[in-house]
Amino acid sequence: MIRFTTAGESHGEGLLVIIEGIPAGFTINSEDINIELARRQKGYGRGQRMCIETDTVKIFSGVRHEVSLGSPIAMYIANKDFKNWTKIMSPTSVDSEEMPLLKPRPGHADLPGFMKYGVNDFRDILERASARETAARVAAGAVCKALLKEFEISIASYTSQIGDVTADISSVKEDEIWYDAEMSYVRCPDAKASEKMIQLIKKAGEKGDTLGGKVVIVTKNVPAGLGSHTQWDLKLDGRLAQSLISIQAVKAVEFGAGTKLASLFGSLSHDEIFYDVTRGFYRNTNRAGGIEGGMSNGEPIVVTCTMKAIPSLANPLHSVNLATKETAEAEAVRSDVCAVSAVGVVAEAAVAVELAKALKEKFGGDSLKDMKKNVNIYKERIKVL
Ligand code: EPS
Repeated sequence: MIRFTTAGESHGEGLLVIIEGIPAGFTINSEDINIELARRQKGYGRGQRMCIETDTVKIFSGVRHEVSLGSPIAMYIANKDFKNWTKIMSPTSVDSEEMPLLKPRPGHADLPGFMKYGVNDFRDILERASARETAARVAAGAVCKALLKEFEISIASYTSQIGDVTADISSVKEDEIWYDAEMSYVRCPDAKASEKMIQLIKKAGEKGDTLGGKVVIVTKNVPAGLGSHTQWDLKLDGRLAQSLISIQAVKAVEFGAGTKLASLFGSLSHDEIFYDVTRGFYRNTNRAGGIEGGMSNGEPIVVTCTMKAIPSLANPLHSVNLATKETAEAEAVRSDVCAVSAVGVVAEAAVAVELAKALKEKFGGDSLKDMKKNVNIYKERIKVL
Protein backbone atom coordinates (compact mmCIF):
# COMPACT_ATOMS: atom_id res chain seq x y z
CA MET A 1 0.00 0.00 0.00
CA ILE A 2 1.32 3.46 -0.89
CA ARG A 3 0.65 6.03 1.85
CA PHE A 4 2.24 9.19 3.12
CA THR A 5 2.17 11.41 6.16
CA THR A 6 3.42 14.95 6.67
CA ALA A 7 4.58 16.94 9.69
CA GLY A 8 5.63 20.51 10.26
CA GLU A 9 4.35 23.98 11.04
CA SER A 10 4.30 26.95 8.67
CA HIS A 11 6.94 28.91 10.60
CA GLY A 12 8.57 25.95 12.35
CA GLU A 13 11.95 24.58 11.41
CA GLY A 14 10.71 22.73 8.35
CA LEU A 15 8.38 20.17 6.79
CA LEU A 16 8.76 16.42 6.88
CA VAL A 17 7.11 13.79 4.70
CA ILE A 18 7.38 10.01 4.79
CA ILE A 19 6.05 8.04 1.85
CA GLU A 20 5.80 4.27 2.09
CA GLY A 21 5.12 1.48 -0.39
CA ILE A 22 7.06 2.88 -3.35
CA PRO A 23 8.41 -0.15 -5.25
CA ALA A 24 12.13 -0.74 -5.43
CA GLY A 25 14.16 -0.10 -8.52
CA PHE A 26 13.17 3.21 -9.98
CA THR A 27 15.22 6.35 -10.31
CA ILE A 28 14.40 9.23 -7.98
CA ASN A 29 16.53 12.32 -7.95
CA SER A 30 15.98 15.33 -5.76
CA GLU A 31 16.16 17.65 -8.77
CA ASP A 32 12.86 16.26 -10.11
CA ILE A 33 11.24 16.90 -6.72
CA ASN A 34 12.74 20.41 -6.54
CA ILE A 35 11.24 21.26 -9.94
CA GLU A 36 7.77 20.47 -8.58
CA LEU A 37 8.45 22.43 -5.38
CA ALA A 38 9.52 25.44 -7.44
CA ARG A 39 6.38 25.19 -9.61
CA ARG A 40 4.27 25.35 -6.43
CA GLN A 41 5.97 28.54 -5.29
CA LYS A 42 5.38 30.49 -8.49
CA GLY A 43 2.46 32.61 -9.57
CA TYR A 44 1.27 36.18 -9.61
CA GLY A 45 -0.47 36.94 -6.33
CA ARG A 46 1.71 34.78 -4.10
CA GLY A 47 2.81 36.50 -0.91
CA GLN A 48 6.12 37.84 0.42
CA ARG A 49 6.90 34.47 1.95
CA MET A 50 7.62 33.04 -1.48
CA CYS A 51 10.52 35.52 -1.84
CA ILE A 52 11.99 34.20 1.41
CA GLU A 53 11.69 30.48 0.68
CA THR A 54 13.44 28.46 -2.04
CA ASP A 55 11.93 25.08 -1.30
CA THR A 56 14.38 22.25 -1.84
CA VAL A 57 14.18 18.69 -0.62
CA LYS A 58 16.65 16.65 1.38
CA ILE A 59 16.09 12.93 0.89
CA PHE A 60 17.34 11.03 3.90
CA SER A 61 16.03 7.53 3.51
CA GLY A 62 14.57 5.02 1.09
CA VAL A 63 16.80 5.96 -1.83
CA ARG A 64 20.33 4.78 -2.57
CA HIS A 65 22.40 6.04 -5.50
CA GLU A 66 19.22 7.70 -6.80
CA VAL A 67 17.31 4.40 -6.89
CA SER A 68 14.32 3.58 -4.65
CA LEU A 69 14.92 0.77 -2.14
CA GLY A 70 11.29 -0.12 -1.43
CA SER A 71 11.71 1.18 2.12
CA PRO A 72 10.01 4.34 3.49
CA ILE A 73 11.23 7.46 1.72
CA ALA A 74 11.68 10.31 4.20
CA MET A 75 12.14 13.85 2.94
CA TYR A 76 12.74 17.23 4.57
CA ILE A 77 12.08 20.75 3.33
CA ALA A 78 13.57 23.50 5.50
CA ASN A 79 11.62 26.68 6.26
CA LYS A 80 14.17 29.41 5.61
CA ASP A 81 11.86 31.84 7.40
CA PHE A 82 12.28 29.88 10.65
CA LYS A 83 15.31 31.99 11.56
CA ASN A 84 12.89 34.93 12.03
CA TRP A 85 10.53 32.86 14.19
CA THR A 86 12.89 30.95 16.48
CA LYS A 87 11.39 32.46 19.65
CA ILE A 88 7.71 32.34 18.63
CA MET A 89 8.00 28.80 17.25
CA SER A 90 10.49 27.35 19.72
CA PRO A 91 9.53 23.77 20.64
CA THR A 92 11.28 24.18 23.99
CA SER A 93 11.44 27.66 25.54
CA VAL A 94 8.48 30.00 26.20
CA ASP A 95 8.43 33.43 24.55
CA SER A 96 7.10 35.68 27.31
CA GLU A 97 6.83 38.72 25.03
CA GLU A 98 4.60 37.08 22.46
CA MET A 99 1.08 38.44 22.02
CA PRO A 100 -1.50 35.66 21.51
CA LEU A 101 -3.59 35.72 18.34
CA LEU A 102 -7.20 36.13 19.45
CA LYS A 103 -9.15 37.68 16.54
CA PRO A 104 -10.01 34.73 14.27
CA ARG A 105 -10.21 35.06 10.48
CA PRO A 106 -13.60 33.97 9.10
CA GLY A 107 -13.02 31.03 6.76
CA HIS A 108 -9.76 29.91 8.39
CA ALA A 109 -9.24 27.12 10.94
CA ASP A 110 -8.66 29.73 13.70
CA LEU A 111 -12.04 29.68 15.52
CA PRO A 112 -13.07 26.00 15.16
CA GLY A 113 -9.52 24.95 16.12
CA PHE A 114 -9.49 27.31 19.13
CA MET A 115 -12.78 25.82 20.35
CA LYS A 116 -11.88 22.20 19.64
CA TYR A 117 -8.36 22.13 21.11
CA GLY A 118 -8.86 24.50 24.07
CA VAL A 119 -5.81 26.59 23.23
CA ASN A 120 -5.11 30.16 24.40
CA ASP A 121 -3.61 31.43 21.15
CA PHE A 122 -4.83 30.37 17.73
CA ARG A 123 -1.28 30.39 16.39
CA ASP A 124 -1.35 26.83 17.78
CA ILE A 125 -3.95 26.09 15.10
CA LEU A 126 -2.98 28.24 12.13
CA GLU A 127 0.61 27.04 12.01
CA ARG A 128 -0.47 23.54 10.99
CA ALA A 129 -3.64 24.56 9.10
CA SER A 130 -1.51 26.75 6.81
CA ALA A 131 -1.15 25.78 3.18
CA ARG A 132 2.62 25.78 3.72
CA GLU A 133 2.04 22.07 4.44
CA THR A 134 1.25 21.54 0.77
CA ALA A 135 4.98 21.77 -0.01
CA ALA A 136 5.35 18.39 1.75
CA ARG A 137 2.44 16.95 -0.25
CA VAL A 138 4.07 18.14 -3.46
CA ALA A 139 7.29 16.31 -2.54
CA ALA A 140 5.35 13.06 -2.01
CA GLY A 141 3.43 13.72 -5.24
CA ALA A 142 6.68 14.27 -7.15
CA VAL A 143 7.86 10.78 -6.17
CA CYS A 144 4.54 9.29 -7.33
CA LYS A 145 4.60 11.34 -10.52
CA ALA A 146 8.04 9.90 -11.31
CA LEU A 147 6.68 6.40 -10.64
CA LEU A 148 3.68 6.98 -12.93
CA LYS A 149 6.00 8.30 -15.64
CA GLU A 150 7.56 4.82 -15.76
CA PHE A 151 4.14 3.68 -17.03
CA GLU A 152 3.87 6.66 -19.41
CA ILE A 153 1.14 8.19 -17.25
CA SER A 154 1.37 12.00 -17.31
CA ILE A 155 -0.32 14.57 -15.07
CA ALA A 156 -0.66 18.26 -15.89
CA SER A 157 -2.89 21.16 -14.88
CA TYR A 158 -3.90 24.67 -15.82
CA THR A 159 -5.84 27.56 -14.30
CA SER A 160 -9.26 27.87 -15.91
CA GLN A 161 -10.67 30.70 -13.78
CA ILE A 162 -9.61 33.41 -11.33
CA GLY A 163 -12.39 35.51 -9.83
CA ASP A 164 -14.85 36.16 -12.65
CA VAL A 165 -12.23 35.82 -15.42
CA THR A 166 -12.53 32.50 -17.26
CA ALA A 167 -10.10 31.00 -19.75
CA ASP A 168 -11.16 30.01 -23.25
CA ILE A 169 -8.75 27.36 -24.50
CA SER A 170 -10.81 26.28 -27.52
CA SER A 171 -8.26 27.89 -29.89
CA VAL A 172 -5.17 26.59 -28.02
CA LYS A 173 -3.73 23.40 -29.54
CA GLU A 174 -3.98 20.44 -27.16
CA ASP A 175 -0.20 19.91 -26.99
CA GLU A 176 0.41 23.63 -26.33
CA ILE A 177 -1.97 23.94 -23.35
CA TRP A 178 0.54 22.58 -20.85
CA TYR A 179 3.50 24.58 -22.15
CA ASP A 180 1.46 27.80 -22.28
CA ALA A 181 0.21 27.16 -18.73
CA GLU A 182 3.79 26.86 -17.45
CA MET A 183 4.73 30.09 -19.25
CA SER A 184 1.85 32.10 -17.75
CA TYR A 185 2.25 33.95 -14.42
CA VAL A 186 -1.09 32.50 -13.33
CA ARG A 187 -0.69 29.12 -15.11
CA CYS A 188 -3.45 29.98 -17.58
CA PRO A 189 -2.90 28.95 -21.23
CA ASP A 190 -5.29 31.63 -22.59
CA ALA A 191 -2.96 34.65 -22.91
CA LYS A 192 -5.76 37.25 -22.88
CA ALA A 193 -7.48 35.74 -19.85
CA SER A 194 -4.09 35.39 -18.18
CA GLU A 195 -3.51 39.16 -18.47
CA LYS A 196 -7.00 39.93 -17.16
CA MET A 197 -6.45 37.58 -14.21
CA ILE A 198 -3.21 39.38 -13.34
CA GLN A 199 -4.96 42.77 -13.43
CA LEU A 200 -7.77 41.44 -11.24
CA ILE A 201 -5.31 40.03 -8.68
CA LYS A 202 -3.49 43.37 -8.69
CA LYS A 203 -6.75 45.21 -7.98
CA ALA A 204 -7.70 42.76 -5.23
CA GLY A 205 -4.28 43.20 -3.61
CA GLU A 206 -4.60 46.99 -3.68
CA LYS A 207 -7.92 46.71 -1.87
CA GLY A 208 -6.52 44.29 0.72
CA ASP A 209 -8.74 41.58 -0.74
CA THR A 210 -8.10 38.06 -2.06
CA LEU A 211 -9.27 35.85 -4.94
CA GLY A 212 -10.02 32.19 -5.67
CA GLY A 213 -10.64 30.30 -8.89
CA LYS A 214 -10.58 26.97 -10.66
CA VAL A 215 -7.90 24.58 -11.90
CA VAL A 216 -8.21 21.63 -14.26
CA ILE A 217 -6.03 18.54 -13.78
CA VAL A 218 -5.66 16.09 -16.66
CA THR A 219 -4.06 12.65 -16.35
CA LYS A 220 -3.34 10.72 -19.54
CA ASN A 221 -2.68 7.10 -20.32
CA VAL A 222 -4.18 5.67 -17.11
CA PRO A 223 -5.02 2.00 -17.73
CA ALA A 224 -8.69 1.09 -17.43
CA GLY A 225 -9.63 -0.67 -14.19
CA LEU A 226 -7.99 1.36 -11.42
CA GLY A 227 -10.27 1.66 -8.37
CA SER A 228 -13.29 -0.59 -7.89
CA HIS A 229 -17.09 -0.55 -8.01
CA THR A 230 -17.25 -3.21 -5.28
CA GLN A 231 -17.02 -1.02 -2.17
CA TRP A 232 -17.68 2.68 -1.44
CA ASP A 233 -14.18 3.44 -0.25
CA LEU A 234 -12.49 1.73 -3.20
CA LYS A 235 -14.06 3.97 -5.85
CA LEU A 236 -11.38 5.93 -7.65
CA ASP A 237 -13.42 9.14 -7.99
CA GLY A 238 -14.28 9.05 -4.26
CA ARG A 239 -10.64 8.58 -3.36
CA LEU A 240 -9.44 11.36 -5.65
CA ALA A 241 -12.15 13.69 -4.33
CA GLN A 242 -11.13 13.11 -0.70
CA SER A 243 -7.52 13.79 -1.47
CA LEU A 244 -8.27 16.92 -3.52
CA ILE A 245 -10.85 18.47 -1.20
CA SER A 246 -8.41 18.14 1.68
CA ILE A 247 -6.15 20.71 0.00
CA GLN A 248 -6.42 23.99 1.91
CA ALA A 249 -9.18 26.26 0.46
CA VAL A 250 -10.45 23.69 -2.11
CA LYS A 251 -14.24 23.74 -1.85
CA ALA A 252 -15.44 21.65 -4.81
CA VAL A 253 -14.17 18.82 -6.97
CA GLU A 254 -15.77 17.87 -10.31
CA PHE A 255 -15.08 14.99 -12.68
CA GLY A 256 -15.50 15.48 -16.43
CA ALA A 257 -18.61 17.54 -17.17
CA GLY A 258 -19.17 17.75 -13.38
CA THR A 259 -22.00 20.04 -12.26
CA LYS A 260 -23.03 20.68 -15.90
CA LEU A 261 -24.41 17.12 -15.89
CA ALA A 262 -27.33 18.28 -13.73
CA SER A 263 -28.98 19.98 -16.70
CA LEU A 264 -28.22 17.44 -19.44
CA PHE A 265 -30.36 14.61 -20.82
CA GLY A 266 -28.93 11.11 -20.49
CA SER A 267 -28.35 11.03 -24.23
CA LEU A 268 -25.86 13.89 -23.82
CA SER A 269 -24.40 12.91 -20.45
CA HIS A 270 -22.48 9.76 -21.34
CA ASP A 271 -19.66 8.69 -23.64
CA GLU A 272 -20.61 6.24 -26.37
CA ILE A 273 -18.37 3.19 -26.78
CA PHE A 274 -16.29 2.41 -29.90
CA TYR A 275 -13.73 -0.25 -30.77
CA ASP A 276 -10.66 -0.31 -32.98
CA VAL A 277 -8.21 -3.22 -33.30
CA THR A 278 -5.14 -1.08 -32.61
CA ARG A 279 -6.66 1.27 -30.01
CA GLY A 280 -8.94 -1.18 -28.26
CA PHE A 281 -12.08 0.35 -26.69
CA TYR A 282 -12.35 4.13 -26.89
CA ARG A 283 -14.74 7.10 -26.66
CA ASN A 284 -15.17 10.25 -28.74
CA THR A 285 -16.29 12.33 -25.74
CA ASN A 286 -15.17 12.40 -22.10
CA ARG A 287 -18.07 13.70 -20.03
CA ALA A 288 -17.32 11.08 -17.37
CA GLY A 289 -13.83 12.49 -16.92
CA GLY A 290 -12.26 9.07 -17.40
CA ILE A 291 -14.04 7.32 -14.50
CA GLU A 292 -17.15 5.12 -14.67
CA GLY A 293 -18.49 3.07 -11.74
CA GLY A 294 -15.56 4.16 -9.58
CA MET A 295 -13.05 2.71 -12.08
CA SER A 296 -10.80 4.36 -14.64
CA ASN A 297 -12.11 3.61 -18.15
CA GLY A 298 -8.92 4.29 -20.10
CA GLU A 299 -9.81 7.85 -21.13
CA PRO A 300 -7.96 10.84 -19.63
CA ILE A 301 -8.95 11.53 -16.02
CA VAL A 302 -10.17 15.14 -15.96
CA VAL A 303 -10.80 16.82 -12.61
CA THR A 304 -11.69 20.44 -11.86
CA CYS A 305 -11.02 21.91 -8.40
CA THR A 306 -12.57 25.12 -7.12
CA MET A 307 -10.52 27.12 -4.64
CA LYS A 308 -12.16 29.78 -2.48
CA ALA A 309 -10.51 33.15 -1.95
CA ILE A 310 -7.90 32.95 0.82
CA PRO A 311 -9.36 33.98 4.22
CA SER A 312 -6.32 36.03 5.34
CA LEU A 313 -7.36 39.54 4.27
CA ALA A 314 -5.15 42.60 4.60
CA ASN A 315 -8.44 44.52 4.87
CA PRO A 316 -9.93 42.28 7.55
CA LEU A 317 -13.47 41.01 8.02
CA HIS A 318 -15.65 41.37 11.09
CA SER A 319 -14.65 39.12 13.99
CA VAL A 320 -14.76 38.85 17.77
CA ASN A 321 -11.91 39.05 20.28
CA LEU A 322 -11.89 35.61 21.87
CA ALA A 323 -10.69 36.94 25.25
CA THR A 324 -12.93 40.00 25.66
CA LYS A 325 -15.81 38.89 23.33
CA GLU A 326 -15.78 42.42 21.95
CA THR A 327 -16.22 43.19 18.27
CA ALA A 328 -12.89 43.23 16.47
CA GLU A 329 -11.32 43.14 13.05
CA ALA A 330 -9.84 39.73 12.20
CA GLU A 331 -6.06 39.40 12.50
CA ALA A 332 -4.31 40.58 9.35
CA VAL A 333 -1.44 38.14 8.86
CA ARG A 334 1.01 38.06 5.95
CA SER A 335 -0.43 35.89 3.20
CA ASP A 336 -1.11 35.46 -0.53
CA VAL A 337 -3.61 37.51 -2.53
CA CYS A 338 -4.26 34.58 -4.85
CA ALA A 339 -2.78 31.06 -4.77
CA VAL A 340 -4.78 29.43 -7.58
CA SER A 341 -1.59 28.92 -9.60
CA ALA A 342 -0.14 26.93 -6.69
CA VAL A 343 -3.25 24.85 -6.12
CA GLY A 344 -2.95 23.34 -9.63
CA VAL A 345 0.50 21.99 -8.76
CA VAL A 346 -0.68 20.70 -5.36
CA ALA A 347 -3.69 19.03 -7.00
CA GLU A 348 -1.39 17.30 -9.52
CA ALA A 349 0.51 15.89 -6.54
CA ALA A 350 -2.70 14.70 -4.85
CA VAL A 351 -3.83 12.98 -8.07
CA ALA A 352 -0.37 11.41 -8.53
CA VAL A 353 -0.41 9.84 -5.06
CA GLU A 354 -3.94 8.42 -5.43
CA LEU A 355 -3.23 7.00 -8.88
CA ALA A 356 0.10 5.49 -7.84
CA LYS A 357 -1.74 3.88 -4.90
CA ALA A 358 -4.46 2.48 -7.16
CA LEU A 359 -1.89 1.29 -9.73
CA LYS A 360 0.06 -0.61 -7.11
CA GLU A 361 -3.14 -2.12 -5.69
CA LYS A 362 -4.10 -3.45 -9.11
CA PHE A 363 -0.69 -4.62 -10.26
CA GLY A 364 1.18 -5.33 -7.03
CA GLY A 365 4.91 -5.68 -7.18
CA ASP A 366 7.56 -4.77 -4.65
CA SER A 367 9.81 -4.02 -7.58
CA LEU A 368 9.22 -1.78 -10.55
CA LYS A 369 10.14 -4.64 -12.89
CA ASP A 370 7.31 -6.86 -11.58
CA MET A 371 4.83 -4.02 -11.77
CA LYS A 372 5.75 -3.25 -15.38
CA LYS A 373 5.42 -6.88 -16.40
CA ASN A 374 1.98 -7.12 -14.79
CA VAL A 375 0.77 -3.90 -16.40
CA ASN A 376 1.86 -5.03 -19.87
CA ILE A 377 0.14 -8.43 -19.62
CA TYR A 378 -3.05 -6.76 -18.40
CA LYS A 379 -3.04 -4.09 -21.12
CA GLU A 380 -2.80 -6.78 -23.80
CA ARG A 381 -5.67 -8.73 -22.25
CA ILE A 382 -8.12 -5.82 -22.09
CA LYS A 383 -7.39 -4.80 -25.66
CA VAL A 384 -8.94 -7.99 -27.04
CA LEU A 385 -10.97 -9.26 -24.02
C1 EPS B 1 2.31 29.23 2.13
C2 EPS B 1 0.95 29.30 2.16
C3 EPS B 1 0.22 30.34 2.89
C4 EPS B 1 1.23 31.46 3.00
C5 EPS B 1 2.39 30.94 3.83
C6 EPS B 1 3.18 30.10 2.91
O1 EPS B 1 -0.18 29.91 4.15
P1 EPS B 1 -1.65 30.14 4.80
O2 EPS B 1 -2.47 28.96 4.38
O3 EPS B 1 -1.33 30.18 6.26
O4 EPS B 1 -2.18 31.45 4.28
O5 EPS B 1 0.68 32.60 3.46
O6 EPS B 1 3.24 31.91 4.29
C7 EPS B 1 3.05 32.41 5.49
C8 EPS B 1 2.34 31.82 6.41
C9 EPS B 1 3.70 33.68 5.69
O7 EPS B 1 4.04 33.99 6.83
O8 EPS B 1 3.86 34.38 4.71
C10 EPS B 1 2.93 28.27 1.25
O9 EPS B 1 2.22 27.81 0.35
O10 EPS B 1 4.12 27.96 1.38
